[in-house]
Amino acid sequence: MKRSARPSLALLAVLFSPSLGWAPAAEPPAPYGPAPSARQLAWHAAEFYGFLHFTVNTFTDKEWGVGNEKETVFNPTDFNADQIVQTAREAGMQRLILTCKHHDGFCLWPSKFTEHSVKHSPWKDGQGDVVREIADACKKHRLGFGTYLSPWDRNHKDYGKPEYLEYYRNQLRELMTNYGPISEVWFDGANGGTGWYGGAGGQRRIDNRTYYDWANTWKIVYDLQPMACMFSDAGPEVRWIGNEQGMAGDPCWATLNRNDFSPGNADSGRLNRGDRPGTHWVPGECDVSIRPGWFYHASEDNRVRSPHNLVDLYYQSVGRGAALLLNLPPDRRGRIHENDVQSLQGFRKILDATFAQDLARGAKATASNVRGGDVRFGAQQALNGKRDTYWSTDDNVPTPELVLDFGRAVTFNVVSLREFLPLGQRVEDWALDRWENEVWVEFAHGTALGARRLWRGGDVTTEKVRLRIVKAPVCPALSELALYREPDALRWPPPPAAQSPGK
Ligand code: FUL
Repeated sequence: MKRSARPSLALLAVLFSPSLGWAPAAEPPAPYGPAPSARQLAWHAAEFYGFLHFTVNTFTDKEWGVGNEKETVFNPTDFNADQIVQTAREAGMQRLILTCKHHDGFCLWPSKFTEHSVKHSPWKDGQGDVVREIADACKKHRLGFGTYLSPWDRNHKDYGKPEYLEYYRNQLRELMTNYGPISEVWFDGANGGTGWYGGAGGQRRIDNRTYYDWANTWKIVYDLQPMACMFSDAGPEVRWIGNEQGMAGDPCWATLNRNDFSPGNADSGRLNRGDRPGTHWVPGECDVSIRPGWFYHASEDNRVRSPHNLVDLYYQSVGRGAALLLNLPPDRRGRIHENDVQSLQGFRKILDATFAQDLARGAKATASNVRGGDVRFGAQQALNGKRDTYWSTDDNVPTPELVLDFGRAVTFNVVSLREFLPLGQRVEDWALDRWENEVWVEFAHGTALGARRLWRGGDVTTEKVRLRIVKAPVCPALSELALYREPDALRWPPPPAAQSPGK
């Protein structure tokens, strides 16, 4: 029998069925507002990383050195970069930022531009380089490496004069050139005051908006380190969160009108929450220490944050779309103290147990709208654990819903939501409902989503969950809706009463 050259309507319907992925391709949504650069996207992927405060202060038992400390006081007895970096890696940190120079001016590397450095320390007979050892250990353990180079220098004779800016930039160039790829450059906001200043002493005041000529100082990093993000009160890539308690605002928008600020000169409330709308993408970083001080003090050995306290910090920072920068101060041996290691292990155990299984995987997902009917933007794209796929809707559907049907009762107490960041921060209001006694009951509600929004509450037991995008100026692009259960045995304080049908 002669076969027809024209495909039947039924065949066409199958070929172009969205479920086979052969539907006419829909265009991705246009980005909305400021969106992250490549270096910022790499930074977002890190989420949790560490700070190392280590210098003469570790040996003088101070938080801020005056600048007249003798180089000989810096003398770790058992410096072990591998132990430090491995501790960080096992805690789940993705990067480490080292105080290469703190306010006291002592340099942990043998800088060509000063004698006030490890080269006059008895440690390794003046041949040591802490920056090199930490950078190399980071490379070995596959962690990013970042630098803290304090703009304020209480040792330098020229601090406050134009000559110091040249010195500062020379040092920045040294660090950006000699230690491989740098993932973050930290510009502290503490600027000017009393110091040793080459023996002159007294006060040095500077205008923190103009003295460092930031545009040209930042340019050194842009020219030399293509993937480094710069941190300060004004970004340009990453902003201070406005406190040192590790707490992002709620909401915490990734955007900021950063031209209003300069390092050391910003409104901490606005840094905490971000600006919406904002002119630039400048997400928040929550810096906080595992101990009361930034530097090691033996008197604080029993004041290390508990694993549960660290977990709470994680939810208040990473869980609000910011990053957690947790400080681990090496002790006088040059190691992370046993008490800190123990706390970090407890913290990791809780997070690993919580995020071991995504209960949304395998659920039947139905969206009220899928962009162009194209599976590439289908509901499943938010449930596959991949950050580079997303569920999206037609441009004229900014407030859709997504329903997960588990086909059985499921219990969770943590929800993770993420937007697809290359398209900007889009959602302005969202809600989650559980299915209870044949009706939807709201159990969570918020505004900003962004890089990540973690909701953590009492147990929710239900057969269905609904995500509602309540307000958005454009269609959403959601790359994650995941459900987890933090085990009761690991929760502190004990979990609140369960929210389950009939209660
Ligand atoms: C502050 C500094 O003054 C502290 O000593 C510490 O380095 C902290 C991370 O930043 O501004």
